[in-house]
Amino acid sequence: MKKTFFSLLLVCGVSLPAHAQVAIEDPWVRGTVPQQQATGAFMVLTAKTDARLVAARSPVAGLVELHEMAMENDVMKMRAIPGLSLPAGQAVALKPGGYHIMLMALKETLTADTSVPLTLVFETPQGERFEQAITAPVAPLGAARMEKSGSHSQR
Ligand SMILES: [Cu+2]
Repeated sequence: MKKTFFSLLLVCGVSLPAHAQVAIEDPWVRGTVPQQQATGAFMVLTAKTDARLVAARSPVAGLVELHEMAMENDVMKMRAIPGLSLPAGQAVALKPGGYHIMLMALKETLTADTSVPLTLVFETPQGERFEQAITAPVAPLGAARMEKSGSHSQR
């Protein structure tokens, strides 16, 4: 009995990507007004070992992309990126005016007293994928509205 228990533990231990954890701090999503189609999700990611953020999803959004803000002909624009490198031990900030997770095709208005479930998909340098689920509180609409000055270069 005891032996079975231990081997089970061992099996579970192996299947857990203990080598592939990412600390997710201060997540938040910018609130929206009715009819608004998109908003940003922000947080600070610190990977234990080298990893990449490669995707994200949320039940409130029909489409989720990873975006960066960049200067293009003197204009600050958002554009989709395939992934975001997270070097081991280095805090990478997703923040207004920088990298962010773009929640698009929103299915509901995100009001300030709610929170949004988000699943982040990471990839190890070996190509293994792992996911971490979080709940991000919705910040009032007025909070750090950097994104308003930007526009999507892809549309
Ligand atoms: Cu964006």
